[in-house]
Amino acid sequence: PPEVLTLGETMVLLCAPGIGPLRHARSLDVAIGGAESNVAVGLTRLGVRTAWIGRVGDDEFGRLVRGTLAGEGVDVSYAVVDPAAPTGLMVKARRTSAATEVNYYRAGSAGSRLSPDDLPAGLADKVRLLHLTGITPALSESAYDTVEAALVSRGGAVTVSLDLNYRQALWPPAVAAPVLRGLVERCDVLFATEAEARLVLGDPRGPGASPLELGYALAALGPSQVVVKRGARGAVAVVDGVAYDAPVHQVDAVDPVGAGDAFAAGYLAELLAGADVLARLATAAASGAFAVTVHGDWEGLPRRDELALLQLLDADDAV
Ligand code: KDG
Repeated sequence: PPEVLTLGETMVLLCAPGIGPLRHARSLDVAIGGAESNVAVGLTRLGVRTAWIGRVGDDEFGRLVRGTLAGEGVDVSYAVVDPAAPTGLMVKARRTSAATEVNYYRAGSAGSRLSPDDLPAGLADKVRLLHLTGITPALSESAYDTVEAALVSRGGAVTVSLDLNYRQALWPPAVAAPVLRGLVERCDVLFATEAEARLVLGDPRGPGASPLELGYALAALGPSQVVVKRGARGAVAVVDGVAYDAPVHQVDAVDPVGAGDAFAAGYLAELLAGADVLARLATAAASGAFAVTVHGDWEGLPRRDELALLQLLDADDAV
């Protein structure tokens, strides 16, 4: 049985191999991406048994999504094939070497038709951890209901982690804020960027609030573990009222998309392994660093035996 259950939409990801306006690309690379399945792959590579639930179309792209995740060792046996809608698409282009642009073609997609019936009875209370994101409730009414149903059906011993993952292409801040806040109040482990923290908190502290202040304010809403992610500047955590700092790795970042998912996977894998907070943050930071060095949302995610490789690179830098 899986230790971790996650649910959401995974899309086919079309990516221009070069730099420049998309209309000049003569070919597109075909891959897949989805915040929750990215985390599932990250956890699997770190040795955690993980299942992903989502809908894909009865099409070649849907077969690509399921086949790729299965190939990575993620349990997709609960995933649903929906013959009534196509698999969603995401198109990624680099307008400059540093500016990644993402466009969705996912309105009405199979993934957005996720429904509470897709949750097998007696699954969400058998796992050790349920991982949710703020993307799923933005997809549709039924997808939102599915997140709610998962939260209701989880057993008392199941830890809930939430990555806020605010996507402005999916919903405006005023609509997202109360929904995300409602999820924050019911999760145990929360991942947020500083901007997402301000969105949920209504920014009462003004733009000058420190990441740690934001972390404490989020923790006051309920979660016993809050991580505020700061991209290349690292992360801070508030766990059971105590503040921690994550290490920062210097790497050549080529694609920031998926860094947050990698970070969450690293943190959660160590949490499940019983590691202390600093070890959770260390693996989270390393995992994020690995992810940004590779094009693609999840392909660069590290296996456990690769984590030391990064430390070695850091040491080389220091010499
Ligand atoms: O976190 C990365 C994800 O955002 C990406 O893989 C696609 O799930 C995705 C989304 O909805 O943006």
